[in-house]
Amino acid sequence: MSETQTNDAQGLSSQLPEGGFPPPEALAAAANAGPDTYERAAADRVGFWEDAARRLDWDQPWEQALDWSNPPFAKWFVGGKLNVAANCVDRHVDAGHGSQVAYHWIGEPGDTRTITYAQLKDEVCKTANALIELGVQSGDRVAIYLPMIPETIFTMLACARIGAVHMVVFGGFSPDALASRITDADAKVVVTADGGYRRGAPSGLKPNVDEALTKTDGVRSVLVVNRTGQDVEMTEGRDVWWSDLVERQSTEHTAEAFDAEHPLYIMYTSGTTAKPKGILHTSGGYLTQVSYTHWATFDLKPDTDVYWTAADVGWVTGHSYIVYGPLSNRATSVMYEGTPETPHRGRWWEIVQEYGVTILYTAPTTIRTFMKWGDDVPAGFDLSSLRLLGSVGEPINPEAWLWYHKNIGGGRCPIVDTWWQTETGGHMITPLPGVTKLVPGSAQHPFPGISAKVVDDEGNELADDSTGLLVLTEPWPSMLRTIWGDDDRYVDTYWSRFGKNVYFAGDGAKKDADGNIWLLGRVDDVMNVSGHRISTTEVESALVSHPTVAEAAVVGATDPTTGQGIVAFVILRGDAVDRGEELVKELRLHVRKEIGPIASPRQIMVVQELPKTRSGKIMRRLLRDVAENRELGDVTTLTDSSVMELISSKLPSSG
Ligand code: 6R9
Repeated sequence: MSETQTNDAQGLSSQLPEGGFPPPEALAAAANAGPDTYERAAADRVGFWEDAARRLDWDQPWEQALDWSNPPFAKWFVGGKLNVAANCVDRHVDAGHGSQVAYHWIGEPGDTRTITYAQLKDEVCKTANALIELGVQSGDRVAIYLPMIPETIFTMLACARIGAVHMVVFGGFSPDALASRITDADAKVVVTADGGYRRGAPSGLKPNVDEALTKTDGVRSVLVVNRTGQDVEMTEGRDVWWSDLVERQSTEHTAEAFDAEHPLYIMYTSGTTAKPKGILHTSGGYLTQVSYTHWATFDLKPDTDVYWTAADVGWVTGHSYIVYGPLSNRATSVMYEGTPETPHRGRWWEIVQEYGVTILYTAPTTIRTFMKWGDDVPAGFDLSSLRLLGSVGEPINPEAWLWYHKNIGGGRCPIVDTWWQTETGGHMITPLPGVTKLVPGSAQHPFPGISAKVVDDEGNELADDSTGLLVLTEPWPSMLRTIWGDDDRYVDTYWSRFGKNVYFAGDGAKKDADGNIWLLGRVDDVMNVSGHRISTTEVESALVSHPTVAEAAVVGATDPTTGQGIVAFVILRGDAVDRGEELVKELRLHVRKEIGPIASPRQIMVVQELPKTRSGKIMRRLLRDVAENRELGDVTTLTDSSVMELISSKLPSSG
């Protein structure tokens, strides 16, 4: 996929202005971050981040900006104290901006809520008081399993306000996935809703929580937001309605200052093993970087912009760029509950038109879906308010970039292609809209104050115009601090391949002759489906947990819409009968139930054997070749190369 991308860009080069699309003059003249930003950061990297930290309100200043004496365990702004929620809400109200809109929230069925900063403060304080009444204390973990509704944000900020650690689980995940995360984080309280709206129908959330709680102990309270009005069961003594508990709370709550390294949240992400990793983020450094990057990358002007990250809050993008970044910068944001095609395929563009959205941030998979639906859909709306576009989640192929630029951005809006990860907390490689000449398909340059390099297998930095692995060679403020409860895994996964000072990102990368960085996708066995990271092992474990399946191998095959599609190869147990389509359907449903709909394989093939190395490792690379209809790569390490012929012969010719 990666090679094609670079080639495509060259093929499309006739459409591109020499050296890339220059920043619009007016934007460059008034940009939050100009060329001097790179110079300042290069001259004094840590000092640059200290300046960024000074954009926040600190109750106690730090004594040391960075303690990297025990790598890879970083401490930023040592000795400093602040309250993250007060920085996102109270300080704007105190500065006289209480009546500014924080969120224009739009429900899928068409209901709306406008929430000002003053109202947000009241709601967050009420929610904080409610959590305290439920016995939540500083350091306790609170699981959040909610749809895209304002209460999700109230709860996250309420946790931050009282020093509790939130752990948001994407509403699309199954009861099993929820249970294992609750167990791993040892959450005491779950905040959920009766249901949420997706694709025009209410879906149940509370029943999933009930089922999850039969599989994990330790949760003593479940707080249930009234969203859809569905009938749900309430367990006496454990479950309480939001309307009963939160609504009667006081709007007064005094925010306490917490240490800069106080844990803020855990977000689970797939690794190479079946057990998801609980990525831990802390307070001062995290907020410093998400706030600064949001302001600089998106050129956010709080008095005039209407900002929209069209992503789920249950993804790190939602945490950093729907909640913490925008609020810390006093942005007015749009938040939309539902899917882009409900009730019609122009829904997003209708929202842009109605609210005068100026900045839109979304994922390539969605852009490719819009491309599939046709140019005439966005053409039916007035999108002239837009001035800047963003992309995140996977490499954006130049065709999609150019489509986005032309059909959504009217040819006038810069696109910032932002590379980062759950682990990095905030943007790491991205153009700056007032500075960078844009090259479609490349995330281009490390953000000021970030040190990213492309290295070979031994860790030697590569010259321009070569392909290798992406590494980060200096600590950064919003870096993950550890994997929850597993320091060893933290060191092993990220900081052992090239030593304890070098972060291994797990992405392949190429630096072109002009020094632009092109991201080439995961080099480990993590798939990226519609911007969601799913490990092959996780899906394999789910398949193998079905009574008919003996062995399974899963690969991510290039998919024109979702980035990658999940293709599974399964070997049936000896006593199982191959019931054809019926069995495939059953297996798909099984994976849905075990992990969630997002992990349901696009294709499942029943095979006799799987290609393995002599050490017993499945050669997914070869299966990927098969799944993508390519000629097979090197088969010399296979125990039995005839296996591949057998597998290929099973494939429908369409692939
Ligand atoms: C924010 C987010 C991280 C992985 C990352 C990479 C891919 C994200 C990208 C990109 C190319 C971009 N990725 N942004 N690849 N260009 N602009 O997506 O976090 O869910 O943890 O995924 O996503 O492979 O390693 P997360």
